[in-house]
Amino acid sequence: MKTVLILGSNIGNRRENLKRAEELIEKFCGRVLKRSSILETAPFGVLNQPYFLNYGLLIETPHPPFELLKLIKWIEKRTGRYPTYRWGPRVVDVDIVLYGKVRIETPALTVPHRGLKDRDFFRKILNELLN
Ligand code: PH2
Ligand code: MG
Ligand code: MG
Repeated sequence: MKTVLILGSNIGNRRENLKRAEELIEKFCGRVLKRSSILETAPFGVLNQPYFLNYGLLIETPHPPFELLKLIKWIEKRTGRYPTYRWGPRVVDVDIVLYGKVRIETPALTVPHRGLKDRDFFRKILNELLN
């Protein structure tokens, strides 16, 4: 299934963190078909934290959505993410933004991602990947 992931980092060496996450995504989640440019974005939600680097990947994944989510959680952990708080700073965040045309609404996973409604940079990244 064609899937859009958006990655973010605002702790430590942001570019290096994102690169390591992408390598693991490519290895375990599926082939990267397209990569957006990297944006520096003001923090959303909790404003008192460092700026993020965000970008997106269009991938082709053989995994069903909740299996993909599990892999992503594992990748976040392996890349050095540790628990903070809702909308708080993070070493690496990987969000499933689109999963084909599938719609999912559960506490653990909402697809299309809610960020598409309220985050300009989500839409900007998505436009780049789908055009
Ligand atoms: N992620 C968050 C909270 N706030 N702000 C920006 N700019 N980019 C993010 O990826 C982001 C955020 C929690 O996932
Ligand atoms: Mg996020
Ligand atoms: Mg997340």
